Amino acid sequence: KPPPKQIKIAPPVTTTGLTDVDVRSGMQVAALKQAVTDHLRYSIGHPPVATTLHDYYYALALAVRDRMQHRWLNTLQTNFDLKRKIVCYLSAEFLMGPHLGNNLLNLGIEQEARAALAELGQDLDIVLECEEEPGLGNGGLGRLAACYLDSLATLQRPAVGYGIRYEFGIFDQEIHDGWQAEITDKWLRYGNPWEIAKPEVAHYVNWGGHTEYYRDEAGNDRVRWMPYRVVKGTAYDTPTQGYGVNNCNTLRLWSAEAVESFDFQAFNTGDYYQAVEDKIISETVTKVLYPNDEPQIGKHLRLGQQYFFVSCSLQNMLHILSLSGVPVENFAERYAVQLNDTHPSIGVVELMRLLVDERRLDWDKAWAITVQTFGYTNHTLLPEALETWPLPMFQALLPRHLEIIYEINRRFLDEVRARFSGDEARVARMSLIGEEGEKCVRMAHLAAVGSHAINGVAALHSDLLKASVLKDFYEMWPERFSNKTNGVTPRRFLALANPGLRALLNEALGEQWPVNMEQLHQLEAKADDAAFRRKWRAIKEANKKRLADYILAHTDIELDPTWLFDIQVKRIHEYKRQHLNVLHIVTLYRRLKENPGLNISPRAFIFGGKAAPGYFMAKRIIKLINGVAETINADPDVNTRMKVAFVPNFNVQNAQLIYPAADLSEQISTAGKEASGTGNMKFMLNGALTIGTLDGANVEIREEVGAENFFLFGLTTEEVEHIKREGYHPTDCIASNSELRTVLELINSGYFSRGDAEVFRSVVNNLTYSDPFLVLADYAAYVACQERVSAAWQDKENWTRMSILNTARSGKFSSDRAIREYCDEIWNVQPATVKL
Ligand code: AZC
Repeated sequence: KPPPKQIKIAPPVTTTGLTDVDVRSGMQVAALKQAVTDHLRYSIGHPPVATTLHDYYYALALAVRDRMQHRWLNTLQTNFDLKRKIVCYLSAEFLMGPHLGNNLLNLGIEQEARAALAELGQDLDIVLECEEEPGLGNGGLGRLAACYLDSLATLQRPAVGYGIRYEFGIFDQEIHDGWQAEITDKWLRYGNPWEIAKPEVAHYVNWGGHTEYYRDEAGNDRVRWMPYRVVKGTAYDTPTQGYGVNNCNTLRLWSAEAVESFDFQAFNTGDYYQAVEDKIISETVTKVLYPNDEPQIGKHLRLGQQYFFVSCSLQNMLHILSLSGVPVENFAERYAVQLNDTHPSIGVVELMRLLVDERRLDWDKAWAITVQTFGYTNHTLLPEALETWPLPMFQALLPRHLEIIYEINRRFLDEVRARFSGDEARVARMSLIGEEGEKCVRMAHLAAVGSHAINGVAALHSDLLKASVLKDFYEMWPERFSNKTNGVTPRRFLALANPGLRALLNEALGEQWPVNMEQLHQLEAKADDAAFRRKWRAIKEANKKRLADYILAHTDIELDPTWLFDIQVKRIHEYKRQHLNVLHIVTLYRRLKENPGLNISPRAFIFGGKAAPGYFMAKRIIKLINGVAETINADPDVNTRMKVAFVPNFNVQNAQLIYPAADLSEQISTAGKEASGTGNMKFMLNGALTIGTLDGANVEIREEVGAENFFLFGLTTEEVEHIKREGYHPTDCIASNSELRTVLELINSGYFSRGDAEVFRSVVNNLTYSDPFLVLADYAAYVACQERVSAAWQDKENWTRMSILNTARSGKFSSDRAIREYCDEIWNVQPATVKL
């Protein structure tokens, strides 16, 4: 395997000195100040008396966008001139997080912006808080897409992220009486300074109707799709600036509108309401993000969203290709299209339709192009998350696509039969059409058949993929499979989120580490330096103070920054086992009540995360955390040594305060269930130690940091499978562990719910009689491991040492490493240097 390609690193962008180019493009304080003033006057237009803080945010955002614009246009021109292959990352979600701070960082002009605002009497930190983040994603999958865009631009790879411009993103979470309440995310309410509407970039997308066969001029049989409805997609572009380079790529999100906002025909015939209704139906397509992360939701509209954005994106690629004068036969040489999970996998069929029906390529040629073009990343093994669409629904929305799927399937199953003759069971298992129960289209199979590369997102996950859900496909095409362990961007999640640590790293290593995370290894030597450790601790404590202030402001819970901050933030899901964490908290609480002299390390247990609005058990778990918090925080017998807080509305913005403040990272999913995790990496980067199972990327985190610097507990994947095979009886765990029994009884008694013994019955019963994620089976090991954590915390110097080693050895988990692997091994996309 060749060594990873060396990237060209632009002249170091320091926050103190500007380059010539910077001066020419107005990066100095005076130029920025003038730009902000001009935007306040000419773009926003409020008289001084009515100028708000938000106006300053907006004006600065526009000034920063102007400075990216130059780079963005040069990037587009360079890519066009060099005729380089482009990565098209298709994703139903991009969880970008607030743009302003990140763009200032990537442009290297934070200091200048701060000074410019100061001269205008404003504080940059306060102005930054005005930004309403675009929550166009649920969790890990959407945030991964955003990290990958950051790395693609930073590594100078031509790339476009294609997705959906949801009018309402992920709901805002409020906590009312301990319960989650969902508030509509009106993120576009006050405008969006980062996007550039491109009404002239529009494509038309068909729905429903039927197909007709006809013979073309050359005598070939062809198919025409006669749709029931046509929806128009228009592009909204958000420039994504690389760090320390001029490259600025595009996030292109599609918004749906009616073809004619007014149907004149209907209007003239007097059917005014029909005309307006059509407009409303068309615009529904991109109204709202479905707030489910793992389980798939079999809704007509969701399939409509997927097809809509994929069709717009592929039509857009074909259009740009023909503008460049490149023949359609060369599509796969110019585009590498990655499917972020199966959500965009209808793209396989849509590209076939566009090539065969519209561009009149013959089937075999079109199929070769399609397979060469697509790569498929799988993000989950959970059976309930694997997408399938009932045939009648699919047929009603995409009649032509169903015909194409049947043809792909016919040819594919012939191949299977040729390879494994007589094995009809295999043929049935691999078919694109599921026939057990209600007939359906299997989207993971479609993605696998239509892609030349298939990958999982952590070593363990990729192995399990080959051994379970895609086993037959692995046996058919082993060469298509690889692993691409996830990564996260150290720019947002270290440099931006943790300015204290950034300064220390700059001092110790110079300023190149954000683009060369392997340099962090040099910190290992410093782990034994007591003075360095003191600095390290001071930074962590300041970060904890910052988070404590935030939590106090948002929950009224006061936390002591000298305590151990034990944090679990992620979507609420039974497989992630927030309730296992709660069982430990209640155990500790009881121990303290029974034995007031017990020597424990004082701890703040911090949670955050949203539950899918329809997920009954997840919503109860939130209520349970808040109930336990209320009781414990109010109990003077224990609240000088333990407290519990649930941070409402976990999102990218507050994540940037949370990760840097963690001492302990909770990564406690049932082994085999978490595909990778990326929160685990963000904690590690910021010097948290992990308590975790051998699941997802935890395995590799432990490998990198060393077993002695990781708190491991719990059943392995094989053990989990073994227990499940043998028949798991959670009641046995309770019978053999009186402490566990007491803990469950206490929760069941109404002790944490003001005497209401009903609220948590379903949670306790579920654990007692079913426990699908083996919470009780791992309980004893988890509690014992937490005792080791507690003991380790007492040795401050050694804890700090381990913390430093965690950061020092986190380089592998940079999204730059991941993106280099995708570029070299799947996409074959080279860097293109952009000059100004
Ligand atoms: C998540 C996986 O659960 C998580 O383990 C992984 O780190 C992340 O993708 C990125 O690969 N999956 C999802 O978020 N899935 C959906 C549908 O949201």
